[in-house]
Amino acid sequence: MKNSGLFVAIEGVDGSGKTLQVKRVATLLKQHNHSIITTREPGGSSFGGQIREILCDPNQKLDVVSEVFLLLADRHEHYMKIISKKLKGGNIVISDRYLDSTFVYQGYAVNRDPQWIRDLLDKTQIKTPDLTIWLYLPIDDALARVEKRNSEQSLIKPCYEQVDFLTKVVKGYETLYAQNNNNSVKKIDARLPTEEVTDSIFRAIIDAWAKKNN
Ligand code: ATM
Repeated sequence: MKNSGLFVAIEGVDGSGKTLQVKRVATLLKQHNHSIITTREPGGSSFGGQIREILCDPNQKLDVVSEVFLLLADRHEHYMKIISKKLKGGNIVISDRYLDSTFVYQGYAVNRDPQWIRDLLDKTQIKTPDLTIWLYLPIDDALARVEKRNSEQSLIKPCYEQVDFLTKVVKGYETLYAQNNNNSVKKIDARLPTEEVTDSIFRAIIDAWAKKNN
């Protein structure tokens, strides 16, 4: 019988090491003969690449509602045309950011209850991941790492005061995942050595895969 795929999202504040860990864990999974696809949001499809450019353009100064419509358009195309197809093919799909980023960045981080985003999602065919990896980083570490790599330009809204904004992002993830009651979110301390973080993500994915396919 063909395996059903596994959909994994990796979430965390800027500087938590998501992008590096997606690459590392994908390599490890391939070495263990898993079919694996990595992707990201915003910008996982060619259409999404254009949306990412708009979202990250500081001259646009978009309102948060416009941002969400663009992000959901990106996600809908991404899910329907890429993610769901790869899952049907039995692959493990790992997305660097997904739905929870919207709840945090366009919800909690701008002082809005993310319920308004959930209401919009009900009208779409966007599905939640089987497993979410939360790379947890306290605010002081996040600020130190962001400062070190001088990543202000990658922020969707560089006009946000960074300390205040990132603090709300960190707290937003904590609030969101405090409500997780079906164990679909695995919290991993991003301050641990890189190899240990990769190993924990790898084991969480293998466990979820085994649960889904056995
Ligand atoms: P990355 O740097 O992780 O690729 O993400 C780009 C920005 O997109 C990120 N930084 N900031 N600020 C978070 C933001 N983002 C949202 O605001 N909402 C979303 O739904 C997603 C997927 C990303």
